[in-house]
Amino acid sequence: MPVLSDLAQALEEGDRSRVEVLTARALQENVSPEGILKEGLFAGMDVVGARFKSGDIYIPHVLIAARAMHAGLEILRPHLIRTGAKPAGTFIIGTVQGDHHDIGKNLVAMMLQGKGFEVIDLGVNVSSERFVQALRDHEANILGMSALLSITLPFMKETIEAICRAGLRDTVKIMVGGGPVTQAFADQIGADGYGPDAAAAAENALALLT
Ligand code: B1M
Repeated sequence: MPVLSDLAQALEEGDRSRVEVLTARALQENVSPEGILKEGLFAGMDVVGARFKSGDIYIPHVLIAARAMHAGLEILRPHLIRTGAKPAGTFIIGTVQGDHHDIGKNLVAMMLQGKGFEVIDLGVNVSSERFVQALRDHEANILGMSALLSITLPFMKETIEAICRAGLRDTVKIMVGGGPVTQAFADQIGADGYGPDAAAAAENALALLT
């Protein structure tokens, strides 16, 4: 669809206002929010990631593309969370210590809201102590950690250990996800759930409640 390839191109170029216009236009053309994500925003970000990896572009370009992505997601937000679902539970989410990537985490939060979860978003670079404190402050059903950098994966295990030491492990289910995270890794560190993408994460979160 031309509007989606134009959107992917605009994201790749980091053209924030064009991303906003094209995201809105795709909605007007009745493209589903999921289609806009996959074939528009994600497609553009995939190219950005590949070009960054190959050294063709640098951090500032990626940052500008990320800002454009945030702008597109904000337009999609009401469409992703408007489900009329009944309150499902409380979900604490954050990106682990050392990691500042938040686009995927934000998307997971939106999908969870769409499933009726109350989401408490701790933001990025969240230490194990802050996760533990959040569990003390809120009665949460699930705690979710996101990581995009391989080097920050050990903080997921560290956080689970800190939750165990605090005597809170039996009170909460733990989910993990993000680029380098796999089901095998989730099992290895003793997480209860994993989601390869935001939609699956929200489905799996609901399943964990039953
Ligand atoms: Co960075 N970065 N980055 N980056 N960046 C990656 C992740 C990288 C793969 C790029 C590459 O080399 N190809 C690479 C990591 C390599 C690795 O360790 N395996 C990398 C690197 C190295 C870095 C820096 C170290 C670069 C540097 O400084 N030299 C640096 C680190 C900064 C830090 O965090 N301390 C850095 C910085 C940045 C920016 C700030 C410029 C920017 C982030 C902006 C922001 O998030 N606000 C950025 C970006 C944008 C990327 C890429 C291009 C795109 C990430 C993204 O948003 N994808 C990325 C390359 C890539 O992924 N192709 C890259 C879209 C998003 C929707 O997908 O986040 O995977 P994702 O989320 C998915 C799933 O993973 C899942 O659902 C989401 C939606 O489907 N999911 C969960 C995520 N969390 C979940 C939690 C769950 C369940 C599912 O349960 C709780």
